[in-house]
Amino acid sequence: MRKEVLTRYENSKKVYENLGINVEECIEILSKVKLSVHCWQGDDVKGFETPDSSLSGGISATGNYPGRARNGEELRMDLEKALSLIPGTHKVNLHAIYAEFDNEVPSRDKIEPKHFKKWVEWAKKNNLGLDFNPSLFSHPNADSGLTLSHPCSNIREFWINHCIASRKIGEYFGKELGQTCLTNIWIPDGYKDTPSDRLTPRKRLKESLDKIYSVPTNSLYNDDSVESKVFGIGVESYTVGSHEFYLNYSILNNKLCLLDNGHFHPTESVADKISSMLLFQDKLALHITRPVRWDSDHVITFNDDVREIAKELVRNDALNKVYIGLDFFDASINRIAAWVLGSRNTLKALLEALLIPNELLSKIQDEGDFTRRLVLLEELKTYPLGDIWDYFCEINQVPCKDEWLKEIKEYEIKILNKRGA
Ligand code: RNT
Ligand code: ZN
Repeated sequence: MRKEVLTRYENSKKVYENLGINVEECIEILSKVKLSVHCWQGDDVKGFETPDSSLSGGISATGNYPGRARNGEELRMDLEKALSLIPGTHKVNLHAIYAEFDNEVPSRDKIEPKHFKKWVEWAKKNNLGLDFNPSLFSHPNADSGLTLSHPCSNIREFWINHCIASRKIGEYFGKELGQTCLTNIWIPDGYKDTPSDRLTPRKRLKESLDKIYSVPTNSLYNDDSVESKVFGIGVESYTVGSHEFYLNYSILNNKLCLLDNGHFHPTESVADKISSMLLFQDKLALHITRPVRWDSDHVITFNDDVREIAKELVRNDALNKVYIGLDFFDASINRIAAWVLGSRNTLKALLEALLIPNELLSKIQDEGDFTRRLVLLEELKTYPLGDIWDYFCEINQVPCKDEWLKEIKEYEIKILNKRGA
């Protein structure tokens, strides 16, 4: 522990203690938080199926920063570098397109746990959990823009089987790693123009999901979630799997509802939804991201949206009820730096939320003292969070402040710049 960091911590700790905050307890709580760090930031959501696969489904990774990971070895190596600079012990979130095959690539409805053996071995070695996602995009059977809601039953069947196979893989992850895997279904289905029938595709989606979930998985090992969306590129007018659709589906079928904060209208607050969701459901899943004008999946910054989500998770005592997934893919900057920055910002927002006198603020609100509520919330914004954060980094043996970027720059020169396109 550097003396300078410790001195700043001790002084700042007193500032929070004056508000009745137990700083050590906050640090302990934060140490137990597991983020689900998405693997797809490392390779622009390309996966390993074909070397020239292009991303479809109304999502897009823009930029051509050198050093994209091109195979499992590179991606795992990059993830290890990123994770070594993020305080805490976390999970890694995989997509079906990151399966690894010996010879021939089986079709997506035929993927099996054995195709993820290398990931599991790696996770064990690095003390990581794994989460999973079927990939219902970047595939000829998704070219029409429809998957589980497709009018053709053969195509639906293909994707249903892919999702069932994926849930088995999730179950395998949970069993092997001793921590429940979240298997999340997101589909791109929708229409560019105003539909002439909104109901039938949703009926088909509901039937497809019912078939997928009719196959049981052990809830100790696998949790299931469904992710809604408002629109995508090329799918501007109608999304089959809307929030209302999945909110109702998840409640009635005992699944988790996944909220991605890029998947709502720009002034809609995901933070505001959390308390309502958790009054009626035991668990919740999140994709934290940064939409800029659309669901652009920019790297998470320490912005108001993320800070408010963090506050709601802490205030509602929800840290044990939530899967905190990250979901961004920026190809215009160093991809490892993107992971580290987005993850550290999420943790930092949680630390800020933990260091708020929530009971006091709740009491002030009930007393109707809105002046004091506003003043205290505003003053808290410039409390010395950075000193507590630096101490947290130091006890977790990761660099403080922007010192971590040096390491990434070295890695870029030594490793990333030597990779081809
Ligand atoms: C797309 C969804 C989805 C994907 C990933 C790759 O809008 O957010 O979660 O980003 O599954
Ligand atoms: Zn998402």
